[in-house]
Amino acid sequence: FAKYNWEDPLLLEQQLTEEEKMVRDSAHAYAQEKLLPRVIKATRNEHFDPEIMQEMGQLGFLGATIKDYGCAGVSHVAYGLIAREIERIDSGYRSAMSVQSSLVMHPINEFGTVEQKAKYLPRLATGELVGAFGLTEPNHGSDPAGMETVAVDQGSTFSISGSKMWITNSPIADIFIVWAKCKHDGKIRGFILERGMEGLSTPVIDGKMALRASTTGMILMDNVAVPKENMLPDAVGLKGPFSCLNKARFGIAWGVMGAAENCLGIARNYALDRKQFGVPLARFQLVQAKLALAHSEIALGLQSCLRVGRLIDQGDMAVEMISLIKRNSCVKALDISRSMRDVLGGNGIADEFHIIRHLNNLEVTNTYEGTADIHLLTLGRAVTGIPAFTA
Ligand code: TGC
Ligand code: FAD
Repeated sequence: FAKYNWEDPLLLEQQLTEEEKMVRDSAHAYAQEKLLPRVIKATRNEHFDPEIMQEMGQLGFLGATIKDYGCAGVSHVAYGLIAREIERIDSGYRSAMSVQSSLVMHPINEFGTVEQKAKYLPRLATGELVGAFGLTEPNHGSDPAGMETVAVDQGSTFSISGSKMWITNSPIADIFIVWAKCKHDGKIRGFILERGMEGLSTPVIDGKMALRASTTGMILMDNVAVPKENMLPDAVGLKGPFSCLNKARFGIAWGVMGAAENCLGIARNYALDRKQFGVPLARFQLVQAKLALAHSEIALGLQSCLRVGRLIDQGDMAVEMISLIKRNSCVKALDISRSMRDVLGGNGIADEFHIIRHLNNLEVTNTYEGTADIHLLTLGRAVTGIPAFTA
């Protein structure tokens, strides 16, 4: 038999290409050297350092799966590996990378004109421009179909009015992919708004007890005149924003496994070091059970992410697969962070031990990009053929 390696129980390493390992190693080194030293202070001060976008850009982590415009053009598995390494430090840093890559660069690349791609993608790839994605509204979160943001055709411009809520990066963003319902045909379309347009403001949402190293805000639009050439021509209906979400949810499924692995590593070391009743905590069966369960779920979760990544790259992905892994990874990572925090006892609530910050962050990952229950209902619809989203 082969020797069991608890840190790579199902030999994930063997299933990666040389290029994927190189990308992973570069993301790991960056995250450990540049992000880890910043994260406690950033969380205490509720601060996101915008330079991080340029650092990630220099390393090719932004829009990494896009094949042109200065992007790296790597596999979806490599994108997942980047997310995992960054979220090993903090979900907020991975959020910034996900939004830029999957929710801003992807829709421009997929649904934009040649001119839009040339104008925005190279500068988004370097992190010179920061983007945000506005779908959620104060009255419409899980049900974006009901959105109230409206775009009125005025000839050479669309006049856009409405508000978007809980928007990652909005207070620091230069451009905004905003989804609005067109008054003339009732269809949802995407528009590229730029900071400085009259009637556009982006107030910060203060007081978050989670994802504090990420900046979150609103996008308020009062008759913003958006040139017609800023409409994404090839996205009509909810399919547009939802296809962006497929990409971002895939990254989250990988990313939260990184956060869970970090919690497991910290709890294991702690349990081996700390003694109670004259023996290390790791000697107690109840503590071992927590560590072994976390280890099992991470191993299985990563394999499912890898499988879906390969299916995306070979063109065989179904959208329900994304719901399956997004929900599974997020629910499991949240449970793992809770039980790993337990292992640290009182120290488990101190930020210097990191786990409580992951735990709080993982409450958000379980909620954004479709709550765990919404993904369960998506799978329920797939199993039964009956949508159960409304009463
Ligand atoms: P439904 O009737 O099911 O679908 C409407 C149209 O969309 C198509 N579609 C998809 N297309 C691509 N990918 C998917 N995953 C798709 N899901 C649906 C569908 O085929 C249909 O197309 P067509 O041509 O027939 O019109 O839509 P519904 O209104 O019944 O809603 C279903 C439901 C509840 C699952 C959906 O609304 C949903 O997913 N709700 C959750 C909302 C959500 O995820 N919001 C995320 C906001 S962005 C965010 O959170 C960013 S966080 C960023 C960070 O910091 O990392
Ligand atoms: P609601 O939809 O009101 O849901 C509340 C509860 O009701 C949940 O438990 C939900 O599961 C449940 N529920 C709702 N409908 C049903 C149903 N049919 N059946 C059973 N249960 C149901 N959005 C963006 O557009 N862009 C961003 O960049 C972005 N970043 C975010 C960053 C943070 C920090 C946070 C917290 C959110 C962010 N979001 C963003 C918004 C996020 O996508 C929404 O919060 C999420 O989709 C849930 O919507 P909601 O908060 O309105 O909750």
